[in-house]
Order: sequence, then structure tokens, then C-alpha cells
Amino acid sequence: MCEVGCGKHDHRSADPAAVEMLAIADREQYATQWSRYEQQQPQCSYGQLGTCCRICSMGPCRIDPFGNGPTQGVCGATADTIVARNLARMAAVGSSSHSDHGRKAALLLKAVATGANTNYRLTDTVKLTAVADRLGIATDGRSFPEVAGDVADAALNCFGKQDDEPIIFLQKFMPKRRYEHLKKMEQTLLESTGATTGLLPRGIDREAVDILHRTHFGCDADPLSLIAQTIRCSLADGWGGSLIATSVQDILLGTPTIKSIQANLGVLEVESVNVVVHGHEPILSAKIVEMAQEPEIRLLAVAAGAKRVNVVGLCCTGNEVLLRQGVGMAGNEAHSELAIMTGAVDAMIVDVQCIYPALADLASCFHTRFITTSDQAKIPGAIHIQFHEDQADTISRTILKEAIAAFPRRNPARIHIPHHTATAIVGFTVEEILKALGGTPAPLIDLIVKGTIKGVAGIVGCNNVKVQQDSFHRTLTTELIKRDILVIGTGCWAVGAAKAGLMDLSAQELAGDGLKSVCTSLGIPPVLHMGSCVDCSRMLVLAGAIAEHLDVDISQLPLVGSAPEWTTEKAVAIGAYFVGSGIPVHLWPVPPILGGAAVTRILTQDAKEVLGGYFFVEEDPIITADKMEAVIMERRAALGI
Ligand code: SF4
Ligand code: MSK
Repeated sequence: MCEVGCGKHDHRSADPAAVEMLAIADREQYATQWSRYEQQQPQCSYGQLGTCCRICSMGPCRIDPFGNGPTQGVCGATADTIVARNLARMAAVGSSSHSDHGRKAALLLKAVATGANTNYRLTDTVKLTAVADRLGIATDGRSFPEVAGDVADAALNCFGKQDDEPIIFLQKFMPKRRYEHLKKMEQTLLESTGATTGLLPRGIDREAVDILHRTHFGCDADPLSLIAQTIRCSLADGWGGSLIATSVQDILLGTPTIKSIQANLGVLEVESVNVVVHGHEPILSAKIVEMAQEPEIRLLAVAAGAKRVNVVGLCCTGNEVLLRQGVGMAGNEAHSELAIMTGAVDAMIVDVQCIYPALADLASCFHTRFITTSDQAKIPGAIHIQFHEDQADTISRTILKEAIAAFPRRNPARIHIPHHTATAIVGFTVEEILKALGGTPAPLIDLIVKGTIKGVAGIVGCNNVKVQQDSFHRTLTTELIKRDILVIGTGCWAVGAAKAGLMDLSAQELAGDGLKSVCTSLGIPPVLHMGSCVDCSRMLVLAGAIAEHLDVDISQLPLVGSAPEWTTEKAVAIGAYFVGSGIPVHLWPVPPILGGAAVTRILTQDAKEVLGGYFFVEEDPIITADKMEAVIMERRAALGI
């Protein structure tokens, strides 16, 4: 509740729409992530430090890093071994989640290319040709389906190949100097430390399985090689699975373009059938947006007494349809329960990742149909309608009919939609950024060299109940643009920034004079929405384009990353592939590594020398901005600019 009792402030969220809904949650005694978090106190400090192990049945073992108790598990594993194994497993899960998403997109591309799936089409053939060219796949005189089939094969081969060559997407998209640097570092690590674990990923599936193997009881106990494999697996995500997901979705669904949208719970409409799409994979949700426009569905909605079907987004599925189809954004992760509490959500359709199981229970208190669609994310209490890509049109219609059927069952007395929305200019893909710059990164580089823009900060990640929702996102972002640092980013950060109005043109006024002048002349906000979590790969590609243009390594560029309210294992993988790509990354909350002194040193200090990127932790957003600016200024000085 509000600490000062005024009802306007709430330590749980910086978003006024959330504060409004939380007052209702308190009044109606709805359980939320915040109430369950309180019930979890005190949380296990061994878990927070990363020093608990339950890898085998001689455990669970736990180690107090301050020396109060045993210094080894039953098998002799040290705190560093345990911390490194736990971290590696987090990265393997995060990497697998993104990459399995990419695999499904690639399989669909193959099916569309061969004609086995006619529910989707090759929407963006310009992107198809660009990806094929980059991969070295012939395009001249060939049909688009032929080329698409080869692109799909190249992508799918990245998952399952068995030789030791780095995956083709990484080979072809990672800038040459970074690639050569990682290759050299593999050799240096071998010579100086005897670490034989490489850094360049051989196969997307293989690197995750490698972690599962090496962290099995009685395998790798060396923190250094465990961390090297963590980086390798994460690079397979960033320059592999996630890049494949982004590239293929652009080919199938269209590369996003710059557009204006509305963000926050106010996008829900009292008079319309509200359908919230939530999760990560846009293959279904894009189809739902499309089918909602069909005459049959529109007529059914009107017959049920509604004005129309209003599809809106949440989390990253929301980001995907927001960027491509311009649908409204209801909120980020911490808004998922609050959306249902408005009493105006007729159906929440979820696919995979970042979906609270609690949503099923909460939906049962309302008329809301909570519909799961993936066998990888089944939730007790939900209605399950399994999605199949080859029946996408039919299944989307079935789902929309469920939502329409729920509409008349609303209880008008329980409807409360906060009237908060903000305008956001979104859709800043690499293609759109380069187009705005005249087709080349040169103008952006000139501005950075002149100091008009000091550098670029990439912010990613989630909401975390341990941080006041969006508060870190808002303060850090505002502070960075004030210092003439262009902010780009994805995921729930992007939604938070959009809701805060930081992606509106009016946010130019918050920027420093240099950044403001650039944004004014280009007609863009100082905070750029680049997409969903897998679209962090767009940031890698942008960094790569700048590095290639300057013929320097990414680790020399005035770039810095942050995941200021991170929650998920995917964020661990993203952070690790940024670091592996040469970009320092700020994290808050503290990752579960502090119980391992050597692991902490490797990730926060040694990594800088080997990779150029490293992690740092900071709780205060202003001090974080100081530290991120310091990274940028250090790199500028090293470049002599
Ligand atoms: Fe304990 Fe070792 Fe088993 Fe972990 S692997 S639970 S440290 S005995
Ligand atoms: S949805 S991974 S809570 S950003 Fe991509 Fe948000 Fe984090 Fe999920």
C-alpha cells in the first residue's frame, strides 16, 4: 500500500494505471505477485547467493560463503563450482527458450517455402533476400520459395549440426573483428589457463545440452570453463536462436516499420470485445489480429452487443504485434494480473514464456476466458486450445469466438479501466534506423564522433516484484537521455518506457541538447523501441553494422547495456551474450552469483580483459546512469573521440 497513505503513490509500481488497479486489488483482496512475494519472506539467502545445490540426491547442499559452516558440498563442490553451475543452467534455459522459439519459426518458414503450410506467406521478400545474401545463399534467378527453403535449412542446421564449426548465422552476422577476437581468446584461454572450453558456438542445441551434461553430478567443477560455456551457449542464443527468430518472423510476418501506438491499460475498451495476447511467439497472435478483422468475426462481435473486437498486447507477444500490426499495448509483465482485474478482458490468449500460472485462478474470478495454446505452457485451470500452424486461420477464429462468447457475461459493476495511455512511436528495427539515417550508419557515427550523441545504451528486460514496477526503467532511461545518450531497447523495458511517454516525440524535451537536436531533426523520440526479447538480436546487428562501418571491434564502441528490472533466465542469456559480444552490462537485482568469489571476479573483472564486456551491479538508477556514462566516456577516450 501507499507508504504515505495518500492513495497516489505506491511502492509497488511507478505506473499510475497500476497504482489505480492495485487499490482495487487491495479492496477486493485479489492475490497478486506483490502479496505472494510478501508471503515468501524471508527468501532463502543461500538461493540469493547462488550457493545451494540440489544436483544430486546426496544434497541438497548449501555453503555459507562467509565461512560459517562447511565450505564444500558432500561431493566436494565448492561455492564457486555450485554458483557457476547454477548460472550456466540459467543461461541454458534462457538460451533454449529463445532458440526453441527460433526453431519453430524456421520450421514454419520451411513449411511455407515447400507449400506444406498455406496459412502463412513470405510477406517480406526484401528481408528474405537480405538474409539470404548475408548467408551466402544464391538468390539470382531463383524463386522466393526456393530461397526461403534454403534460408530455413541454413537456420535449422544451426540447431542440430554435429561438427565443430561455428554456426553459420553467427559466422555471417557477427562482425569479423569480434569473431576473430573470440577465436583468438579461445586460444589465449587455452594457453594461459588450460581452459579448453571454446567460446564460439558449434550448435544451438548442442551448447545447451553441453551445459546440462557438464553440470551433471561429477562433471565440470571449474568455474572458468563453466563460465566460458555459459558465454558460448548464450552467444548461440543471441547470434543464433534469437537472430533466427527475428529474421524469420520478419520474413513471414513483415519487418516492423515506424508507427504510432497507444500503451497502457487504457487501450482496453468498455464497449468492445477485448482480447489480450500475451507471451512471446507472434505466429498465433499475428493471426488473431488479422482474423479479428474478418467480416464473420466482426459481425459476431456486433451480434454479441460489442462495437468490435479489440486485440491488444502484453509482454513480448504484445511487442511483436505492436511493432508489426500497430495494436495497442496493455502493459508489461507486472500488468498481466492487473489487466484481468479490469473486468474488461474477455479473453487472454497466451503462448509461451513469462505467463504467471496465477492468471488462471484470477481469470476464474471474472468472466475472462484464459486460453493456453502451447503444449509447452499448459496451466491448470486454463482452457487449452492447442495451436497448430497449419490450421492457424481456423484456430484463430475458434479462439476469437470464445472471446466473443464471453463478452455478454461481463459484470458491468466490476469493470474498471484506468484511463491511462501514452503515445509511443515504435518500430525502430535496424532497417528503419538505417532508412532514417539515409541507408548507412555513417550519420549516427558522425554524431557520436562529434559528441552530439555520447553513445548508445541498450536496455532490456522485465519487471521484477523486488523493484517498484517501471521505476528503474523510467529513472534510468530519463537520466541517460538527459546526458545525450541514445537509448534503445526491447521487452518489458520497452513497454515501461512507452507507458511513461518516453517514446513520444514530447520526450525530446527531456533529452540533452545534442540528442534533442538530432531527434528533432529526424522526427524521432530519444528512446527507441526495437522489439521483443528475441529482438535483442536487432541490437547486436546494429552494433555489428556500426563496428563494421568503422572497422573496429564492438568492444571498442561507446555502447553499454542494462537489465534494470530483470527476472527471467532469458535475461541471463541476453546479458551473457551482450558481454560475450563485447558490451558491458548493468544488472539489477543482484544475480545469484555473489556466493562465489571467483565467479564474481571473473564476470565483473576478468571478463573485461578477455571479452571486452563484463557485468556490473547497481541498485540506484542515478548511480547506474553515472556508471553507464563512465563506460561510454572510457570507450570514447580510448577511441580518441
Ligand atoms: Fe551436494 Fe555435490 Fe550433490 Fe550438489 S552435486 S547436491 S554439492 S553432493
Ligand atoms: S517478456 S523475459 S518478462 S522482458 Fe519478453 Fe518481459 Fe522479461 Fe518476459
